[in-house]
Amino acid sequence: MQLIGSTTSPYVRRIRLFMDNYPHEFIALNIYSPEGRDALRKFTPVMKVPVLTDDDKTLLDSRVIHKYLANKLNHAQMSWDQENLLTMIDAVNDSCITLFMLTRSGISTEGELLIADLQKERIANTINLLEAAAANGSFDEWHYPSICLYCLLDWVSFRELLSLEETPALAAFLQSHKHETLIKNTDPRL
Ligand SMILES: N[C@@H](CCC(=O)N[C@@H](CS)C(=O)NCC(=O)O)C(=O)O
Repeated sequence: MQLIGSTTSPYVRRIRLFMDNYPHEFIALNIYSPEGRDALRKFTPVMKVPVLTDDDKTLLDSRVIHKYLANKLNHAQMSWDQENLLTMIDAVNDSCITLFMLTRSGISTEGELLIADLQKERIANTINLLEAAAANGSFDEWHYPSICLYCLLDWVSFRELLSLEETPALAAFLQSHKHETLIKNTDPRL
């Protein structure tokens, strides 16, 4: 089994954490370098990570990869509430990536800019619901939505995209898992 990804992607990190120590080869690419793009093109036409290969199968998108692995490792299915939490986590993650990529492309996300405003609105709405869910104990167990939340929060703090000052339950959640070995080994700052 091969996991193709990058060391900084929060979508790749969630799969690395979910796989725990399940035997696999991790292929880390710099997906924005010419060499990285050439390598990535061999695995996926959509040019996004993560990608998982297992024998003759290639799985694209972290949600599909998670479903495949959960089935293979006999994990229980997520509840519908957990599926919705995951959709919210992904929404914040995708919007933060869009803002990050706009900035990296030299486009200011301050001032009036429709695409940036839409992302900011989605983030503001969703982060408050995630805060309420964290305060209500939805992330007390270390299940897949918790893993995904951790990867999102650590990535936005690494990229300095969001402050968690106004979301104390999310800040406490991030803090409480910081020192675990697999978390430390997959730190995007390494
Ligand atoms: N929905 C996808 C999102 C994956 C994603 O956005 N990956 C980013 C890295 S964090 C990527 O590969 N971006 C490359 C691009 O957008 O060209 C998933 O869950 O796997």
